[in-house]
Amino acid sequence: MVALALLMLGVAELGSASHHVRFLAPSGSQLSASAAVAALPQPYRASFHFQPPDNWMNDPNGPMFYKGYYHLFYQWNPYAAVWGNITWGHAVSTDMIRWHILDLALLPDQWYDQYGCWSGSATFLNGKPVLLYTGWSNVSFSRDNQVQMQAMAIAVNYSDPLLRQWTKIPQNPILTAPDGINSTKFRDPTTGWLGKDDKWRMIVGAKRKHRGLAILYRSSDFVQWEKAKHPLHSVARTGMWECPDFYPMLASASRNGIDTSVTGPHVKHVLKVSLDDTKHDYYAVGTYVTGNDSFIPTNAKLDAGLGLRYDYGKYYASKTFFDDNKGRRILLGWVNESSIESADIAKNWSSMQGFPRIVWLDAENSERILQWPIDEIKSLYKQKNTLESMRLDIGPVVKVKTTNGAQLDIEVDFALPELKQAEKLEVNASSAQQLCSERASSRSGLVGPFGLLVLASEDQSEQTAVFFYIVSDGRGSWNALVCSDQSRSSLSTDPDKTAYGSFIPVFGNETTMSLRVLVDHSIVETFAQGGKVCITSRVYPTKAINEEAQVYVFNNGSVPIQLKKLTAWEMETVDIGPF
Ligand code: DQQ
Repeated sequence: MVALALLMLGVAELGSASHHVRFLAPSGSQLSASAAVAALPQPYRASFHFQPPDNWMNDPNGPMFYKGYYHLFYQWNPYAAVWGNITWGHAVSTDMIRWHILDLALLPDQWYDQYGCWSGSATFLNGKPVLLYTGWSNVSFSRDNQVQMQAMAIAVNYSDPLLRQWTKIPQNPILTAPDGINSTKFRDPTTGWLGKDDKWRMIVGAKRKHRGLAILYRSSDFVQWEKAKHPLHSVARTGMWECPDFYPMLASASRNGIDTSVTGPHVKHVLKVSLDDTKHDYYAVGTYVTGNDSFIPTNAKLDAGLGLRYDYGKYYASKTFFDDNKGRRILLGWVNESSIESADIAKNWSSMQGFPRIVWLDAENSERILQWPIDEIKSLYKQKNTLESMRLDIGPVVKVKTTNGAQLDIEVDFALPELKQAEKLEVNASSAQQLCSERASSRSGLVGPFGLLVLASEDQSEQTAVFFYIVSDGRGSWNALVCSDQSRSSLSTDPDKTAYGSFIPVFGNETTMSLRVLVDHSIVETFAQGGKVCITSRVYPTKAINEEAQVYVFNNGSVPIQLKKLTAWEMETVDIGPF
């Protein structure tokens, strides 16, 4: 605690030192929808997902709650709709939905971050947040050929709830790549956690040969860091680990979140890694052995990078934070475009953040987490459209009446169908995606495909199908393929139209198969079976845009499906502008 107190004194001193970041003068284009964006027809911009006013965005950085405001930092290129010139954009909100854009928090202006201020995290030191991030320095600007280095920034004025100005500490860089690690593969410091010995820990993503590594560091003052002898964890053949995240969850499977430093027998830990090779976020649930600072996955087959993914569509470089305002853990993730680069340049923006999700341990299966959109979404609900109980026979689709089918929060429950006739088919993690494209919504099956067509044109020549297809392993067990099929999402041939998918075991005593789907113009976020499997798709309809977008329920299987209830809430449009 003495060390901490000294550090906070240090933070205060640093905060008043004349070491200020050179902020770009805020221009209209940086604070509100730029003239260039506003001048174009924009059928694909989101109405309730976070997007900066224009240009390129990628990873969410250091989300946190401070003095009444949620803060979201994000990797942002102020100059173009493609990756480059990476700064930390900064937005604040009281509900994680109605965001306001502030001046840039960090921008490249030091030798160690001359080429970009890359991803990092926020940590509270005695109630005051500090930022750790990766500085990227082209070799010609760097010292000792160091390319990626870890650096720290502190707020200039902690009494400002908006934390509008940040300053980089003079001790930077606080970490350079250790021996044996290529300095181009050393990045993305996590939120720190405090051990019982009063020392901080944090991990940095790296790789050695093809082994992904979470290199562990310890510090008494958060500025001077010492590398631990062993990484917190590593997994062979998973490649570079970007944006690691390490956090505790209540083993009781309560929805309540806990602070990142909490340890003990009542807690399980999650290690998430973003695999640079495949651009997917994998996580493993396990035990944090505090004695030697190591992580042991509960199931070695589901180790980090090998087993479960947060999302089986487009979702990367995600990060959680403990929201002590509401006592929950929140997950944010970067949702890239599926369009071609020239289309991004033409529309003058690229990417959005996934809708904030709360995450907690699954009571039925403690190797898995559940994810669900934050409840604040309800503040956007306008008109409610429903379908009451009905039997769906193979063939005709049923229309859900909507005013604007391009911005909806849909929840639908189907009764668990008769499983006896299910197709006999082995499903595993590597075959699910392929099977989703082979058992596409348009083909007839046995138990399914059944589900929703969203962002569909009246003639259904454009449609994004979100559906279940239930299969049997022939030994008395069943699985539901969960698919988000983009193959018919647009008449344009340019975008990537992969059919994404995963699967969920189905038990004969279950009564309901449920889907929750957030539809927002060009993003379709699916939460199946209460958040056991999530799939995010990006789609670019040419006809099914705005009020022309329709929603249908369908069953293309020979076994009848009972729809129990469907609710489709029409959503307000959020105006993301300057504070
Ligand atoms: N994006 C950042 C890196 C990180 C990558 C650069 C992940 O720090 O490894 O923009 O998307």
